[in-house]
Amino acid sequence: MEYLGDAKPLDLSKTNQKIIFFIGPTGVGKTTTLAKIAAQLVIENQYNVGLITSDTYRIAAVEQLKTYSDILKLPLEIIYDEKDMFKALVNFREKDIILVDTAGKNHKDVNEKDEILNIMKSIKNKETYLVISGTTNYNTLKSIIDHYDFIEDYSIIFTKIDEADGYGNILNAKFLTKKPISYITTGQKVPDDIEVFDKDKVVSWLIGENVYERSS
Ligand SMILES: Nc1nc2c(ncn2[C@@H]2O[C@H](COP(=O)(O)OP(=O)(O)OP(=O)(O)O)[C@@H](O)[C@H]2O)c(=O)[nH]1
Ligand SMILES: [Mg+2]
Repeated sequence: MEYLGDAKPLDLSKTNQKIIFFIGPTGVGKTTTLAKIAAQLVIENQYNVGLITSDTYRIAAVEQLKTYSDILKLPLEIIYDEKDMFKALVNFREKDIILVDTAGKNHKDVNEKDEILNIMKSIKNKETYLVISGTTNYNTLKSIIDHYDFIEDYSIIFTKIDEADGYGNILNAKFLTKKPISYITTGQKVPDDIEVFDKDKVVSWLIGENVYERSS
């Protein structure tokens, strides 16, 4: 429990605007997780939320987030480069929370580093979630963590816990990164299948008292 540490969910104090980046390997659930968090913010109805996507890489990636933005009635800005990012931030200057989706890339692709850094640099009030699938094997986990070492400060979201056969990598990731874990996601349903990371629960899974079970 001590190793796992406390959760670091989104800080919802409205002291200043928050720009939240979702980064990570391909297909781990970045866009879906962003949509879950966006939907929960909309349900709470207290926050002025904007969405940005820099994923202009994969076919239909923009449409995927556009569909969520239409359903949630949240504005979406599509950005291709740093300049667009600034324009989007000017348009979103009144927003409390801006959620930024990025393209999933092969973590062995060295160019990805520059792409992400270009968009993120000079944004001061940013927070980053590194999204990792709970089904990742240990060696891949290590290589993902090494790759994203260039991000100074991030917290981790573990997705697809419902598909995982073990939970040791949650502890491994914490041990390797020393970064806080924010959320776990437990299925494809938006917005229900997301929980704030709960160290007690994960420890009980780890020592085999219990396993993740879908409640519905
Ligand atoms: N079982 C399960 N599936 C999930 C979870 N989160 C996301 N998915 C599914 O994973 C698939 C990929 O999700 P996306 O959100 O598109 O993943 P992504 O990281 O944005 O993918 P790229 O942008 O292509 O890198 C979809 O079928 C999602 O429904 C989860 O917690 N559990
Ligand atoms: Mg995506």
